[in-house]
Amino acid sequence: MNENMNESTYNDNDIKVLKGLEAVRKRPGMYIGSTSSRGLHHLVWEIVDNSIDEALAGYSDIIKVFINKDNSITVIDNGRGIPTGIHPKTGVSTIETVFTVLHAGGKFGGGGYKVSGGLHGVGASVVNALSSFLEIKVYQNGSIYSMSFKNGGKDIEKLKVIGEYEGEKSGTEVTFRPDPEIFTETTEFDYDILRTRLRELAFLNKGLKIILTDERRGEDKKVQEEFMYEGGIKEYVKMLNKNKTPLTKEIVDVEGEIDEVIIEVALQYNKSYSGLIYSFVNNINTHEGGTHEDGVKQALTKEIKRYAKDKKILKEKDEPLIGDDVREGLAMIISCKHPNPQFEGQTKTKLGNSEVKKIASSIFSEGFRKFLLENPNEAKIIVEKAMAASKARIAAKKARELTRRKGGLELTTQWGKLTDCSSKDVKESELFIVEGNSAAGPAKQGRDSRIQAVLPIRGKIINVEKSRLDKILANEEIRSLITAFGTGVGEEFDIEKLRYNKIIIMTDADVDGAHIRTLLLTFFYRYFEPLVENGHIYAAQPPLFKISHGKTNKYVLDQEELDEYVNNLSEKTKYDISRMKGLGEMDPIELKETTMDIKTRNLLKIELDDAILADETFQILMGEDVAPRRKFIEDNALNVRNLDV
Ligand code: 1YM
Repeated sequence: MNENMNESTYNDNDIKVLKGLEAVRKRPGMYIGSTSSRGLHHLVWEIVDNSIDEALAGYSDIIKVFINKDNSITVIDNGRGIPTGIHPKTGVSTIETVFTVLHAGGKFGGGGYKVSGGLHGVGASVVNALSSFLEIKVYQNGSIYSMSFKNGGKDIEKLKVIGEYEGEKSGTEVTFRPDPEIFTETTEFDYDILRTRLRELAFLNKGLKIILTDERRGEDKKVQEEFMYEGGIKEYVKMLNKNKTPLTKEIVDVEGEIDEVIIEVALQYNKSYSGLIYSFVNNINTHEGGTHEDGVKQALTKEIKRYAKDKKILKEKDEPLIGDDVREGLAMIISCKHPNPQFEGQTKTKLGNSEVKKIASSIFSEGFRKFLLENPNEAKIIVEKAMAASKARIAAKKARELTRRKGGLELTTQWGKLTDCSSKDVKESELFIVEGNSAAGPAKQGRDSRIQAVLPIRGKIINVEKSRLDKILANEEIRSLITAFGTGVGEEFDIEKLRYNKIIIMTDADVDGAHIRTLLLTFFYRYFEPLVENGHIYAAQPPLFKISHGKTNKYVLDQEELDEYVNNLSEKTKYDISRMKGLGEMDPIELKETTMDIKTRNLLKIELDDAILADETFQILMGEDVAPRRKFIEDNALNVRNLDV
């Protein structure tokens, strides 16, 4: 305990500060979204953001992140170091101010491209409020300064000089341990989550070196990776296409600045039939797009159409190209740096600044037009890809019309294999997609027929990664799925027409089941992304083991639960363990109780918050390249239950 903190030294400012930090502890979700694993990792982003801001301002080029043995985190940069002097407004050191006053982070320095969107940039003080311990070291002008906090900022060890050093360097080092009283679910950091985002930050900030070290497994087994990309987002695109077959050799790379708004775009086409656009504003992923993305997309369509017409590849009689056509097989990164971004949308990840559309469009148009003219071979390949996509789109439309007339895609009396529920209330309705007919029987008997519908599908459905929509629609399982959803697909997709609030994939708890689930998820991800994003997709979790003793049957999800249950049985109890082989083996009552009944089941919501990671996984599992797939399956063989990206 710190002796400076007895009551007589509290002043009005201290009380205000404590109230602020206390507010964060009372409602952590308001500041970091949640106190789940996601919120936990958010703490790291808050601190790293300050280092990134320093790098964007041009003062630093190395950021080191350590996951320490005790699951605390250390972030170090080689910037100017947080100012150590007294802050005129608060009367205490600027460092203390930054770590105790809410929202102090971004407000001090003027100008620059500070990270300030959505949940980001709420500041170091929030991290302090939610940490049981936090220490700051600043290296400045030959002196090492240090101050620390305990108990969510309540106990302060004031700023002091703890040593001297030789040389020119300066920088900031922050170590914090998340408070287990706040993060009750988990305080364990996930290496892959940190890795993915830090690598992304390195791509987005060319030349910046980020080093991640995991110290948790001891000195000789420690894991360390370094991310540094001289090519920036160009190298990001290269990675996105790593498991695909690129169509063009060159990666288009366009950069420009108008009115302090910087736009950078990198793109390359591949042979696949889906497009991928990731856009960012000040390093924040704008999942919902916005004006920067709109501008670039518009320019892409315009320039390809113009080129195709000018070179007479596209004739007057041909159907005009639309946006979807020019985005087939496109891998594109858009990065916008804006001094004053306005974020909109449900998750505050949509850029709203209206002036950016024109800026983005004009910068990209100019650069891309130049690329097409200077690379006629590449240009021809791109135009031909778009024209093939256009033809397929028109064929798919015809296929849809045809199936519609046959009653395949819209509701008629002919239901295919769907056993529907009686409720017409979408909010309570659920659709179980069940693998195989042997499981369909128990599922139909075990369901609550009022609100639960069952759709059996045969084993392995078509791999949608390798086909276009017109071909996919020829597949019976796919058609019955789309019919059941009610939303339509492709240009017709309308989420308002969704017939079930929850779509639940129910497959066996084995590798085959996981494979089918991945096929279905690929399909949903490609063609029904809004369903995933809006939380309509779930995976049922059938039990893996049954423990029988006396007249009791207990079902458990995995080995861990099994061990726990068995350990808690009294020593005299005789018990039997059986491994559940498949859904088809369970009787309807068992299936109902363990997997389907709203009151007792354990559903897994499929989240797509990291679409990039998801796409990579799908790519590896579905793509043409066998080696990465084998490696992925080997790496994850023991972990099939967590395959739901
Ligand atoms: C490991 C975390 O926080 N680095 C960092 C933070 C700051 C500065 C440099 C900095 C900013 C400015 C001037 C400015 C911050 N300073 C402030 C504040 N790394 C980490 N590196 N001098 C140094 O923005 O003008 C907030 S963050 F407000 F004190 F200036």
